[in-house]
Amino acid sequence: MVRDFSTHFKMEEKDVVKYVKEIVEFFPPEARLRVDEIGDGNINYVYRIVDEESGKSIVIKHADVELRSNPGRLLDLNRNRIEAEILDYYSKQVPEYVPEIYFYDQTMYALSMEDISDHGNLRNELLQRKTFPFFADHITTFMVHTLLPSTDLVMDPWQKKKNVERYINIELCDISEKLVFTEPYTNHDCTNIILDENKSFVDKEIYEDSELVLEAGKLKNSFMNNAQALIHGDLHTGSIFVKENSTKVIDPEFAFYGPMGYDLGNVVGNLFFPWMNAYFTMENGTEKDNFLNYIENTVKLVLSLFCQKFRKLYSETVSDVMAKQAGYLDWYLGTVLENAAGTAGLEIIRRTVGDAKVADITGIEQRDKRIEVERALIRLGKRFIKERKSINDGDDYLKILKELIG
Ligand code: SR1
Ligand code: MG
Repeated sequence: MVRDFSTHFKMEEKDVVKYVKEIVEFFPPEARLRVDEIGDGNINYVYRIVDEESGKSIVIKHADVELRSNPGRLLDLNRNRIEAEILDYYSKQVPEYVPEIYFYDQTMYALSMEDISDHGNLRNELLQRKTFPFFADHITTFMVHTLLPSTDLVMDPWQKKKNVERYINIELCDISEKLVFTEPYTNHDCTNIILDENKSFVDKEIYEDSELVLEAGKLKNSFMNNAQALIHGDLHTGSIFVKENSTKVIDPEFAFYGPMGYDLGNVVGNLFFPWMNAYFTMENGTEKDNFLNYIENTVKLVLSLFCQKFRKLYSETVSDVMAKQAGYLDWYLGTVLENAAGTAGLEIIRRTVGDAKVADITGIEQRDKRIEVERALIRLGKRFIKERKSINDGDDYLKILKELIG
């Protein structure tokens, strides 16, 4: 069947070749192109197309009505529109931290963008024990300059409310509400995946810990009802690409107006996965010490630079008269930090017991080590959730870590 891209269908590689020539007009008709499907997420298809003769390349992120990891489960295509608009917002706020968007096609639900394959996926890079000295600086600029300007402390409250409506993201929020905030604590829909050896540990430490379940429920309420800022909504290390002196954020399809601590907490929480992986699987010695120190220092820097940049931008841009009252900034930032600590704990627990796992855990081949890592992560996540009110800086996170391990 000849397809002309006038109605949506799920493109295969041969369609993508035709698409980038005829619709995106990125390559001439005679170009001989190589296509690779490079997506490793659960939801969409990502194609990298290269003209080996000219060296030109492009990436197409394409959404289908069916979930990639679970064909048969339908998911609103509108997520691709939200992603395109959020990347456009990011490109205005922090152009150096996102891939350039070339073209958005709301018929094919395809986003054409800069090929950033000279960068590596941060999760994979950290698992290879590589370190990125500028990452904390970059990611905190990214967060502060995308989050704070989207609040009604800075922007016109009427426009902000229109944005809240525009970025309602029902189906993707529903995924997070279940996978992050509900399933790990109840196994309500029986989606948790737990090693047999850890089942009774999870029963006791999670499902039967009524205080923990209550606190996770409070954080869920905040996620669902605190339309504070336009958040990325899935800012884990798999959504961040890095090279030595450059950081790029991708995949904002979970974006909506939610609590900004959710983004900060995802960044911080995900740093504890490579820490645990290294702590339990690396041979003792300088290489291990250096790597653990790098992660610990990055946790501290992310927290301190976030606060420093937040305070500066707040004093320069906040226009709401009530928010200028002495004490307001301290109170406001305090609530963000509390929410971030809770989110870090939730992320750590859900990636350990839930069904959207991370390679930092699943890649541990020695079963006894994986069992230990999972237990350590659950203990850590619980403390971040329960003690979130008193976790204000990197040292507070690391103090808890060191009380539990080492
Ligand atoms: C069905 S989606 C599973 C997970 O992948 C995404 O990146 C989000 O983190 C989501 O929770
Ligand atoms: Mg993603």
